[in-house]
Amino acid sequence: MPAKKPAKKAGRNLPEKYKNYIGGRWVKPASGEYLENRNPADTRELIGLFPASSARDVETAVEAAAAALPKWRATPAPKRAEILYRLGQLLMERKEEYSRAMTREMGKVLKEARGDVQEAIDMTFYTAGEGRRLQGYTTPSELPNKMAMCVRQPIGVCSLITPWNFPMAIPSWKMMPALICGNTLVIKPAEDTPLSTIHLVQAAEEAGIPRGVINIVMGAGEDAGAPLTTHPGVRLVSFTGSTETGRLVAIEAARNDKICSLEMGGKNVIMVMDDADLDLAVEGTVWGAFGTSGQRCTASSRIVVHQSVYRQFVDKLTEKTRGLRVGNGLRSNVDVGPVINQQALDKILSYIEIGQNEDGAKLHLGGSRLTDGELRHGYFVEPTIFTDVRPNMRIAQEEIFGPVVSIIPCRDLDEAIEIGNGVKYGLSSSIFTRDVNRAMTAMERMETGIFYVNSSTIGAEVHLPFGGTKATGNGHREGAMISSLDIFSEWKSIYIDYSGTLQKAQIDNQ
Ligand code: UN1
Repeated sequence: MPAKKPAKKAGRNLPEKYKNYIGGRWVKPASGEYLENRNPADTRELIGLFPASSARDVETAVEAAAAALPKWRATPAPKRAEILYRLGQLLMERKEEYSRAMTREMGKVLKEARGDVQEAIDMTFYTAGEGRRLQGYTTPSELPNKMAMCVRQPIGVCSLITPWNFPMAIPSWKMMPALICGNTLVIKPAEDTPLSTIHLVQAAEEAGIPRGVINIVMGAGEDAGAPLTTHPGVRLVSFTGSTETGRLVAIEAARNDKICSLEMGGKNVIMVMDDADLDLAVEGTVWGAFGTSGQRCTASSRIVVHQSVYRQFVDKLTEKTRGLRVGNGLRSNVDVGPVINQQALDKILSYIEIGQNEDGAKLHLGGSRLTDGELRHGYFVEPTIFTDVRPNMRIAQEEIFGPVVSIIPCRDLDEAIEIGNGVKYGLSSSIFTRDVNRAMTAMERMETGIFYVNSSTIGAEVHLPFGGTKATGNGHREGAMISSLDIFSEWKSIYIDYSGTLQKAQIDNQ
């Protein structure tokens, strides 16, 4: 019989202190300091203490990743894939446990947390299949007796810096393609959601990922994230988060000769035409604007509605929104959870104030923090609707990242498209119409990376390219293998001359 672990006398009720995972070992941060992580639905509940890492931890993590690289890149991709299949299986088995922990950690309602874990499962299995593809191509040479082809090569050590709003899905979008391509990595999750990423890494460890291939370093952006953008051992930085931080990441990456892939903000639009199924459009708006408490980069924060159905749409939307139940996402009857932290709460409330001061905009519904009963212990905001918003107002231009939606009237499709495109971002857009010509016209003219017909702006599937234009990104797309392999691998072009002479391309043709 295995010896029983001695019960910890003192400290039995102390919060758990989590560790970084570096070189296949769970280790304390060099600083010996930790950050508290609390449940945003009830801040009395401490989730745990998580490492406050610094450049010293990043140093050892990058060294571990660099040491693991030669063996991992030499491992056949189908073998790397076997580990991902096992990882996908473990995530499936633990879906409920991880989803509940996620809701406690970041607030999204349980069914959405399950969706987040499911997205990571889908991404893991989908990427594992790529182990037997990773295709390059052969092509004719311009010279006789010469073969030309190209293959994908791993890049090296990758830094992955991930946000709190999809704390397992987004790490998986980066981690899985990085791994299948033969890279090693250091991941730095957001301070608000380290636990969900720890779960992903623990499952990867159990699935048999070799030591040093995946490393996790936790802590604040300035302390643990910044060194990941400058360390000379890192070749690629992949970042998802705000446009402001993304710009800093891009500057540091450029200064330090790193490849850089960015996914940033959005100010997504739903366009509702006069021929739309209004009930469907309302349902799509409620889901897109208030799902995840509006904290998705794909959230529907602007609804441009044809003037002839505007009042009817607002009435229906008001009624549906009034029916939403705000509260702790672990309760099965709750539709909208808290926002992530005090800073987010302050920012959202300040935008609501800005909206009220904008000439002509009307605060139509909501607008306040909710503090009744239990809710006073969390960061809850009423689902909020502004009507008669004009396209150039700040609430219609800037990313609020909360349950606040602006309803903007329009005269016709042309104006809707102009308003829709009239922001600095370009992530996601949608149109509700029964007219195929309008749907196709909008599809062609919207300047967004993602476009939906008769659906909300949220809900992208993992096997299609995910990302946006303009200030949303820097030209890369995650998700789909057709695009994400281009982030996490580099092309090598190979020429094999079997003519026995020194043939000179271009010159030989003169
Ligand atoms: C994000 O909004 O940060 O498309 C990611 C969606 C999700 C992913 C969102 N599958 O809404």
